[in-house]
This record gives sequence, C-alpha cells and structure tokens, in this order.
Amino acid sequence: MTSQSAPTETPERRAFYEAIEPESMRALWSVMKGIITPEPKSDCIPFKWSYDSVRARLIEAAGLITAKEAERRVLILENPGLKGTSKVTTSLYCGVQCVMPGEVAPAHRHTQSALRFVLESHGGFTAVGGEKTEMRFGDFVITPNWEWHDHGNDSAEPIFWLDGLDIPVVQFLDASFAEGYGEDSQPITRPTNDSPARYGANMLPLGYERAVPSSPIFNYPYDRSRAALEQMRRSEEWDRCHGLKMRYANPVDGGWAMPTIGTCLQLMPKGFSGSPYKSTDATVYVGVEGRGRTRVRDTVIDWGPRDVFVVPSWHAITHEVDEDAVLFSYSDRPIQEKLGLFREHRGNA
Ligand code: 1HN
Repeated sequence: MTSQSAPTETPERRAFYEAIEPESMRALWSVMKGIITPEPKSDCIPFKWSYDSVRARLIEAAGLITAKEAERRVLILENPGLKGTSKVTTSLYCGVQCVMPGEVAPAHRHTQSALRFVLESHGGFTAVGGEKTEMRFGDFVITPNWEWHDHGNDSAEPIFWLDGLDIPVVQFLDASFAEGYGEDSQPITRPTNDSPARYGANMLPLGYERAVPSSPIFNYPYDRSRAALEQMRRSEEWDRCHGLKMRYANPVDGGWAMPTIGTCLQLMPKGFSGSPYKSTDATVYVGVEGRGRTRVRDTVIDWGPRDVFVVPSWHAITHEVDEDAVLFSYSDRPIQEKLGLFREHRGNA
C-alpha cells in the first residue's frame, strides 16, 4: 500500500478484467485502493434532524396508521448519504417512535438489539422478558436480542422515544430472525422494578450467572444518571473534549450495557468550548438539556433538546455550549473494541 494510485489501465489489462468477470473473478490490484483505505472512508455524512419536524410528521402518521397495524409506528432517521438503506450510520439504525394514548405496539422478538431513549412520556411503558418498566423523559431502556417486547401508553398524551438498533450489523452477518408473540401483550411474570432491585443496588443475587451478554438492568432512569453527573461536576475534572462523559455499564461485568451498542451521557457546563476529538465509531447524539453547537469537520450543527445528529467515523468534532447542556449518544464502539479496531484521537490533525 505504498504507491499513491492504482496501476494504470491499459487496453490489455481492461480486456483481462472483462474476460475474468464472467468467471466471477476480479483483479485485486484494480480495486485495492478503494477497499483498503489509509483512513476510514464512508458515505455516512454529518446530519441533524430537528425534533419539532420529526414529532410533527409522527403526529401526521398517527392519522394514517395505528401502532398496531404498523406494528411499530416509527419514522426512520435515514442518513442522507446512505439513502435507501434505513441506516443512520454504516453499522447502526435510528428511528423515532410514537404511541398514541391507549395504543399498544404488539409483542414480538428479533435478533436485533434495541435501545430506547425516551423523548416524551408520562405514563408510557415497555415490557421486556416478562417485566414492565415505566418510560420517562431521558430514560435509557434496553431490549436485548431475542427478548419479547411490547409497548403501551396508559396516559392521555402521545409518547415518543428514539429507537437505536444494530440492524445493519445483524444484516451484515445474515443473522436476522424475528417472530410475533401472537397477542398484543406478553404475560407479566415479574413485579415492576424487580430488575433494579436484583441487579441495580450494587449487589447481585448470590450465585447469579449471566444468561445473555446484555445488562440485566433494562431501564437506566434519567434522574439517577443525571444526578451522578451533577454530583461529579463539583470535582471540576472536566475532560477537555467531552466535559463529563459517563458510559452506561453492565453491573455484572462493568462492560458496556449492550454487546453491540455503546451508550453514554455527557454534561457540558455553560461556556464549555471543547477541544477537537475524533474516533472510529460513528456516533448518534441526542440533545437532552440545553443548547449547543457541534462542529463536525466543516459542518456546524446547532442542537437543542430532543434533536438528533450524527457524526461519521473519524470526523473531528468540537462541542460548544452557551448554557449547561446534556447529550446522550450511542455508537458501535463495543464491537470495535472487541475486535481491536477502535481508535480515537484528541486535538488537531
Ligand atoms: C422494533 O422492534 C422496535 O420494538 C422499534 O419498538 C424499531 C425497527 C426495526 C425492527 C424492529 C420496537 C424497530 C424494531
């Protein structure tokens, strides 16, 4: 990989490439520069979706189809550089889901893992593997792969949340399985908040053996995560790129909460102006509190609460905020770390 360009095409070489093509062969030297690049190259581009627009379109969609008929009433946030792929980054999916008062999103399961980041909900719930959890603004909720899950809304207002799934990863591996439960709701076999009691009190049941790689905690409530950041700010140990950035952890082994998707919550204080940072994990950010600007290479993204924006792999970013601001984010970092592929760089160049 030392020369700058691919070998020149001569009439003889071109004739050869055309001759071997029907025999399902291709000359590596004619394509090598395109597939083994010196740095990440992606069709994924920086982009932002304003929550107001997404929300308005979801209300419009609610006039067209019920949650039950749709199975999931979701608008996919498709990266404009990846049109027709249902991807927000090369490896991840993002959508925003709406459940109207009294509606249910029927029980099903699939081998794709999902996260929910709750955008609006006073009385929305999800059931995962026989246990119900309430969903409130800012909660990070996990649906591990192959667990039955259904959602409902017992309140008088529509509820909205962001769905992040590893759909492109499962697609890449040709490992997709899915089935419906056959009824709207799965049977509830455990008390609400059984999981936080068992696994979320800095204790574990004696003899507990993990059954799946995902965290046994499937709701990380915003009030607890936010309180941790608020307490930590007193030490003023700000990271020069991220402010205070915490990752959601699996209490069983301290690893990421999900095997395929890494999730974080970060606080940046009023007036924060971050240093440049880039990493190989293309990242989806969700505004939670406050407003700010993120420069992604030459694109400046202005964001506020519930807006969603995407940063492609190896694109340097800098965050700036005028008021205290909180961002939730997710990426494929756990996969890259397991494979020894993750890289990050702080500062210029
Ligand atoms: C799914 O099961 C949900 O359970 C949301 O809410 C979005 C996108 C593709 C495939 C399955 C959900 C989904 C999904």
